[in-house]
Amino acid sequence: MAAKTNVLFGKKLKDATNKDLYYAIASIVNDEVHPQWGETNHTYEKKKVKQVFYLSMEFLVGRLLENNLLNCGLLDDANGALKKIGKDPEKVYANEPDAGLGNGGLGRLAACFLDSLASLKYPGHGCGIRYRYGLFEQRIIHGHQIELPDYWLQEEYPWETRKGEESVKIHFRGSVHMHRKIDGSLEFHYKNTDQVNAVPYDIPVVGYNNQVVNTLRLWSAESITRDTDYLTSKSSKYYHHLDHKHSIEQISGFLYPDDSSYEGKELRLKQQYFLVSASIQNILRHFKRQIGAPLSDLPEYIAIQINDTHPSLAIPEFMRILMDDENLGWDQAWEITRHTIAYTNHTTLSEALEKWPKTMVQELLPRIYMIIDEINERFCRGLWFDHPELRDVIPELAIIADEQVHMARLAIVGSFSVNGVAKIHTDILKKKEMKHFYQLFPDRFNNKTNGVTHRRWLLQVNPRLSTVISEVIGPNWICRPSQLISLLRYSKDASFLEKVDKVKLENKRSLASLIYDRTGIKIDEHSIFDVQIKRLHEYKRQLLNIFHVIYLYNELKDNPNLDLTPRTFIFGAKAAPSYHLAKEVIKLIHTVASIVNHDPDIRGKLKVVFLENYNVSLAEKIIPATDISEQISTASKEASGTGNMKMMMNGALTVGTMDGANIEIRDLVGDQHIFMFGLKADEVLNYYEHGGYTARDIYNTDDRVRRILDQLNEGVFGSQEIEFKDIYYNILYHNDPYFVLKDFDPYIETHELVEQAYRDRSTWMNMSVTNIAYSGKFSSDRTIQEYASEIWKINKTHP
Ligand code: 26V
Repeated sequence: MAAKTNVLFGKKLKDATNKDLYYAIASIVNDEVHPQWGETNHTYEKKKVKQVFYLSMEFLVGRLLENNLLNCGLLDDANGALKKIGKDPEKVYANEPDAGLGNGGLGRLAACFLDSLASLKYPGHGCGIRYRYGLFEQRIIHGHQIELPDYWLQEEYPWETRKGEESVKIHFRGSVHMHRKIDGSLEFHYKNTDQVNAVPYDIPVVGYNNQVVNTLRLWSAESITRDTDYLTSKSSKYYHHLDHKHSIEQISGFLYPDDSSYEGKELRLKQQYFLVSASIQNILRHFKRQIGAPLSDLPEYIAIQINDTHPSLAIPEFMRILMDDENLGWDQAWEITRHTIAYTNHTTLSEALEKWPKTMVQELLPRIYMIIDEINERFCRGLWFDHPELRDVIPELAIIADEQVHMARLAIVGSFSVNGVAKIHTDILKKKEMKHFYQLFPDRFNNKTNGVTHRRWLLQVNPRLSTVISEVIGPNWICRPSQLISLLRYSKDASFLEKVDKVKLENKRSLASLIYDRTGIKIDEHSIFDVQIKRLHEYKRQLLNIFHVIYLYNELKDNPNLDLTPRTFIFGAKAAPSYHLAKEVIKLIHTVASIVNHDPDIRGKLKVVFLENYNVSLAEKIIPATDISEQISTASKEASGTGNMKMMMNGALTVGTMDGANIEIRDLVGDQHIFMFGLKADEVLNYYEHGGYTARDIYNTDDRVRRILDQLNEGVFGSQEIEFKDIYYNILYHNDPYFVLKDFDPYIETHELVEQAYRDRSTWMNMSVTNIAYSGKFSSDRTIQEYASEIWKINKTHP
């Protein structure tokens, strides 16, 4: 390290700042990783192994230094060396910007998958966009969310390597010209296109303790014309040049926030095609140079997974290159494309389904539109002739319908695999959302329940717990997470439970001090840490949680002597900038916090904390200290959830609805080790279809509910009377679309059970350890094994 700081900064170790040390250690890691990276690539090339490419608009990787140190076996050395010179490792690692290139679950899943691919020695790589601005930084001012740009690349990012020589050209707009060749086939040429340079920046993905280093390739948009080119033209085109350059760089300018409802913005479509075209061109170049087999064999060497419909233009883009550049006929090109691409669906929320205006696609991507049109024609013709039973529903299945291109339909028709992300989610796809497609292509549909990398989300973020676990069952769980199940033998062992309990208390103490530093709020480390951290969305029902807080507050006001176990409610959530109701909920949480936290009648029994700018590195601090994991979405709405898994792994107990992966958690741990409540998915779907729920009836009959809603409406919780009227109206006049009132009573009752359980330490710790023991199933290693053997058909490499 001394040598590094000297070489990099010309400084003696004792004079190095935390930031200098961050760069020095990153450079040491790179020295270790880069040769292994070259070796891994060489092995893949030499053995011509089948590889998978994971195409995603988002990779929410967070910080990499500590993770890379851990995976290449240098973490203990680095921590030791830093401590020796009187430095706090945490403060050194905190100099890395959090790579926030994702919105939430979908993007973080992609990052976990990369870790598992490399750690299991699978040849699998990520393809994404190098956004200059990640998801916005959240500030709270007077309880309101304010968005600031997240310029994460301001300083040198030590993990990326620019590969200028591997750039590819992307074409937008222009016109398509057909020409008939002597053999009668058609040839296509494009004229007057706008050209953009896609430049790859590679980031190493380091496997755990195994010498494997895969690649995350992020594409950056650059202008083709050099800054000096315009000098040759007669009139000065300086400003035109700058303007043009700016508009091209905008393509990889920023990540779009996941909105409450989907909106077709042209720049977003450009981003999607940019990612897809660059990645597919790159994959084909790899195939021709390194594999060299006939194109018809391509599906034996390459699989492409598309993360939601966002990269679904991969299908027509693959067709375009195979036909226009490689001169294959339609049928052959289709055969190859359809057997290479697999699609993952991440949501059944109809308002989130991607559709693009037909004219927008036609103008921006004329050749791609022609191909989608042809795919659609052939698909609909097949339906008409071969499936007369489906003739009536063709408009619901057609890829182009009501002047729009329906991306999920394109993705299903053009792929060999369609998967959901938890059992119930896949069942809903099969039975409801995609039932006609399931009828047509039953073999394509399959489930792959999500997972999270236990190396980051247990081993790295909770070293204390990891040590205690390894003390009793040995360290093999690190590579075989299913072995955590051996902990069941200790789930009633008083001395082990006591150790786990002590670890939790230490973690809670650390979080309490972080909370104090950031908010000035003092919290009781012995209180129940009741945590809901996730994007703010109506369906995730942060509102139900804050109603519980208001209810408890009212109870304590009525009876200040109430025997209540102290609770700390912790929230972290970003709302999409244009999501009005979500922002109201953030304001409400702050308003409630400001009242509850300062009311002497409460005597510190309740505290409400909202931690601003929730992101990966904050999650890493909160999760190890969580007692209660709030997973309370309206049943049927949360495709899987992955925060539920991270918290379970760290010994938190779930308060949850029968939704997404919560159901699979319950199936494993059993009803006695989890707190489930509320409407079931079929009940919710039934209400949506047939009616029968009236929120006002609950308002009229339940005093607790009426009191809360009236407090919102009458301005008890807010200085201005109108502040929370929209929430009030949404519940009473739009009939509570997410069933907050309907689930209120069972939710309150469940939390009473939580309180009773918490008072009995040995029962609680037994529940906690049981959850940790069963959490091995939710390692993304298991998920990736399933993708590898059931979808991708790829093998592990043996170096
Ligand atoms: C939609 C949009 C639309 C506007 C532009 C930006 C944008 C970005 C993302 C999305 C879709 C988000 C879908 C999503 O994140 N689904 C979540 O996926 C997780 C991983 O499978 C899963 O655990 C969550 O339950 C699911 O909500």
